[in-house]
Amino acid sequence: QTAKFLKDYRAPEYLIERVDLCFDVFDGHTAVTAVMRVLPQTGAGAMRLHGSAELLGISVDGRRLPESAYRLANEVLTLDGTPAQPFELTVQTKLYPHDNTTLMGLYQSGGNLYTQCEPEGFRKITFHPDRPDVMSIYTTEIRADKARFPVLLANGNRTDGGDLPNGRHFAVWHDPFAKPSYLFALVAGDLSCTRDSFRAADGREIAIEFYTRAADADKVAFAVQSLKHAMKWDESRFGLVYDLDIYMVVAVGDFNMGAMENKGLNIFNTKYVLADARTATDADFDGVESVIAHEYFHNWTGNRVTCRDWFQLSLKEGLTVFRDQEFSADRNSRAVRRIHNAAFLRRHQFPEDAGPMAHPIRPASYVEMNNFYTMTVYEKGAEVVRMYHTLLGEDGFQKGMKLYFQRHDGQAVTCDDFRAAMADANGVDLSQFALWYSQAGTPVLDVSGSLRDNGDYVLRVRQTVPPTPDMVEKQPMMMPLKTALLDENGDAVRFRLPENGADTAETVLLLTEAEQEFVLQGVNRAVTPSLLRGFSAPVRLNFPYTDQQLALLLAHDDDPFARWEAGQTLYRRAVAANETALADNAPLPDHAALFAALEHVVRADIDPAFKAVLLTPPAEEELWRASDIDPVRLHHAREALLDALARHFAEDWLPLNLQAKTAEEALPDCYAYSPEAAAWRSLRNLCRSMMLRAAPAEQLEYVFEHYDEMAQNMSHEWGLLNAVNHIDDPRRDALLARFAEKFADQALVLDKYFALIACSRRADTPQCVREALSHPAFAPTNPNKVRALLGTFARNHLHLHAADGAGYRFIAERVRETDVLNPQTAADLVRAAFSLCCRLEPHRRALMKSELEKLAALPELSKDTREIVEKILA
Ligand code: HT7
Ligand code: ZN
Repeated sequence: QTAKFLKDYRAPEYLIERVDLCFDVFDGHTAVTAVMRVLPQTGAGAMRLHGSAELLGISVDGRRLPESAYRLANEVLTLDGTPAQPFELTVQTKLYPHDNTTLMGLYQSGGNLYTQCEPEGFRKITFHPDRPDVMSIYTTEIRADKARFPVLLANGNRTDGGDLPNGRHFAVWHDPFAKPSYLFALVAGDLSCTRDSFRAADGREIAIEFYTRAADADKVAFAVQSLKHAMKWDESRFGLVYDLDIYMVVAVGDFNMGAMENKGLNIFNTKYVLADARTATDADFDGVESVIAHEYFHNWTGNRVTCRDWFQLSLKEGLTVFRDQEFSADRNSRAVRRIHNAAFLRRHQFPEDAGPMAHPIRPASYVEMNNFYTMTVYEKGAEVVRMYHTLLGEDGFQKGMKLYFQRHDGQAVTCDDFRAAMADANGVDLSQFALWYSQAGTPVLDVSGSLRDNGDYVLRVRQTVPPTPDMVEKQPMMMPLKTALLDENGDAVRFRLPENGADTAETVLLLTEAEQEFVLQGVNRAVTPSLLRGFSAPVRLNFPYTDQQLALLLAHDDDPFARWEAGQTLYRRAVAANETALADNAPLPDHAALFAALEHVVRADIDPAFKAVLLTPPAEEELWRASDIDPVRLHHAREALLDALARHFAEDWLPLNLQAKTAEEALPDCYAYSPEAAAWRSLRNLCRSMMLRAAPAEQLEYVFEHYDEMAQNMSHEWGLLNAVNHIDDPRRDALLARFAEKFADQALVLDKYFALIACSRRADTPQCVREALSHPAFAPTNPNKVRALLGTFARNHLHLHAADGAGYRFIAERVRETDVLNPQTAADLVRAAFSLCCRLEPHRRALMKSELEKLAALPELSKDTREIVEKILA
């Protein structure tokens, strides 16, 4: 496999000023003509273009080239003897979108045509440099049968259209902004359009158009409103105004990821557009709002200023995730959002940073770029951007953004350009901060504290960045450590900072060295430090807290993250104690300290969503140790803790549930989505699952009898079904079957049905998942279905890690089948199921390795899947 390296980057030898595309859509194929105005750069060698489409012909300045004038090998077309002066290159290709199951390039879904070009899909359409630093003005003409394809869309503004002979018609779209090929998009089909508009800050009326299947048109209203909120927010918080006259969003059921920010023509997975209270949970609404916002924010951070090369992906993704997180924080409870962000990162990105796929947010090399749309690039990338914000403050950060756009609007740039804008706008030296872009691995902070005789409190911080497969020796990084102190009553203690004598209750300590000492003056009493407030850096932090100190923080810390984290540490200790007891065949501990600390939480008068997260222990993935993991034992240890928690507070769940129900029902339009209603429902669903654990037989009977009146919307249904899903009882099967029947015509709800089957702890789950493969609604070509059934099973650690290796064999078989259809989805499945290999205990490691070796031995394995398999095996 040939890797590409960041160090090998060279500026393009040929720029392309204009691309004029014509798509002629026919029944069995689509013919594409690309006319490109090429600008050779000084000293350019032979022109090399990427392409994998069927090539029909090439012309230079209108003269067709004989086959001897070019060579095509390994999907690279080399043209000899092209002019040294600007010239016009015409390329004709023929595409077969109905055969394209990769969902990259031009493909067919439900009879309509869609494109996906990021990162390297444009080369499946025509021959082109297909790299993000070649930016051009695009004009696109589409011709198709008018009855079958009444809607013809591409980027930019529609400039022409009309009828053609033989029942055909055409449309011409022109995008006045230069863009890289990955932002090109086209849609042709029979779609229903929902229209709205937005009055921009500069007074222009922007047309908004959402395209869906006609049957889904009643589910786009929330997404349209979300877009308008995002447009307004970007104007008020970032001063960024939309630039075209129209913004279009198209929803498609077959899609590899969440959505795509193509200029003026976003294409979305239906999952992130369609939502109504009957079919979507509160979490789904939330997902729609943030993904709609994310893609919209890309218009500036990604499209107007784009990436020089794919190694810089986090330049646009980390920054845009940070922006969408801030949008969601401004629209919802900031505290709970931050906790969700931190928990998500720890559950999904920390394991990536501790495994075979570890890479810095700017990878140094890749084989298949599709494999680098990772938790690290996106989520850790967003945390890196957030650290600029924490270090510079909102004003300083906004100054940096302003300078970034002033310097780079219309350009393809690097992460260093972003860092330079932040540093220069604020007159600070951020050169050490560059290490966040080149060093992988989650830094560990070992902190200790002591009170000196003179009343100063000293914090000692030791920073280590663990070795990763790509790099062993690491340097200390620059990062903010937000800190406060609590006294024995949990009240904030003020202190002085030695550098300027300022009196404060909170400070941001700047870490730059492997070992540092920070003196907080005038403390004069015993304190408990509140550290890493707001999750100020994406690190693991150890401090030798006593259980009492953690209970104090959990009860009183005024920083919601630090308060939550104290509880999480207590939970971690409790699960570890359970694990030891299970390993020793000893009785389980009683967790008295934890439960005593949680009494305050159960009774506290706080935001219900905050209460729900405080009452939730870390996910299994957050609890994995560095090596020798027995995922099944850990699963049982965590489940035993949840059972004990459910029993300990058995008297409390019902009143808490009733309080939440009453509060929810007092809200206007209470079963519709709103942040307030969602917060109450999250507490309700937690109570419901605890009640089911504490008294399964009685509760199952109750749910079974009253399901219809209890299930007023999808969040209720989801909460109820998740709670009963693990019970081995025919009534659970009946509830699931009724659910599938009720929503038989709703593809997105059937994904939930498949996920329920696959995440169950019931012994028959492996068998049920296998049977679900032949369910009429399951389609191996549909990534949503594969993710719902197989992706969920790959995260069901109880069953995936079955001691006889059956779970591994099952997933390996599915990977083989999926890989021939959609390599990207297959590679994701391998990553989800097998990344833990080298950290497993020896028996399971050997079983998993043997499945990976069998996959590696397949000569026909895709580049995508092979890269992941080989990295895990390395
Ligand atoms: N920029 C997009 C990333 C992307 C993608 C989207 C759909 C299908 C395949 C894709 N490959 C890469 C999504 C985003 O981050 O906004
Ligand atoms: Zn993005």
